[in-house]
Amino acid sequence: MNLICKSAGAIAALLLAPAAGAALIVFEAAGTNAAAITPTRDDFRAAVGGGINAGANGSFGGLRREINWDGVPNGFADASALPADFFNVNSPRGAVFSTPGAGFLVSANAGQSAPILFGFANEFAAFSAQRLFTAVSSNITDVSFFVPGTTTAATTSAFAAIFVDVEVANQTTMEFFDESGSSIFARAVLAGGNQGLSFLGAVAGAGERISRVRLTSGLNTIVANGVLGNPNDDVVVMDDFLYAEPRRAVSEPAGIALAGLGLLGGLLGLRRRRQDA
Ligand SMILES: [Ca+2]
Ligand SMILES: [Ca+2]
Ligand SMILES: [Ca+2]
Repeated sequence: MNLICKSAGAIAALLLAPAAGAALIVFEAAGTNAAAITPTRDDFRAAVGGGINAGANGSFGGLRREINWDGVPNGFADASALPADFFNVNSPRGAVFSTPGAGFLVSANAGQSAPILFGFANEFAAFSAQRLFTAVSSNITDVSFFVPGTTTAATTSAFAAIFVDVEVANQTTMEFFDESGSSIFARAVLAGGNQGLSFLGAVAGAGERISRVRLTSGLNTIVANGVLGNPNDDVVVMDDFLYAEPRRAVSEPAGIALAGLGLLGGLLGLRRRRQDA
């Protein structure tokens, strides 16, 4: 696929990949503090529907969605697990997580019984204060998309994430899969150094639809607060996720797809009327 690179460093990259003709526009930056990645984050926001504010929960009329973890209630944050469907049920934004590990944690705010930053105050720094996100006992988080608040499968056209404490190149990666499960994009996250921040996002440039995102966070894992899976490898956690509005997936058997055209036409008409309003 052709990768068009739009980053603070304006590094252009052209890679050969399995899905011929696919074009993903890449946004990437890394550095020691939030200022190092904020301009690239803002460029990504502009590319998927600008403005400071993401859409409200539920269906959000084409506005992008962001998850910064900071609004997660204490009862769903460290030391309690974050339900995998929290951001489609409790706070319906159309994203459901899965991992081969033991679940997910959102880090505690200061003053709670659990330590801040998963007990690694000398390793991690937040981008958006102050909660971070990690899978437990795994370096893999898969993100699947749904029409917000429903079990109807959806796809998106853009996804980005902020990674924390990426110190080793080519171990922390982001990969997109289409509805058939084919990989349509894969890229390593730039290293930001100890307590540093890294931004990586990509926007579909030729109508590609992203059904699932796989985030691989370093080679190490967090087993519990202050406890790593091993003493040597790079541990990485995550802060903000940003993505375009998940829309209903349309890859259905031909008969069903034909039957659904009328409904789709109705929905498009409704959307058009809303835009006119
Ligand atoms: Ca945060
Ligand atoms: Ca570190
Ligand atoms: Ca690290």
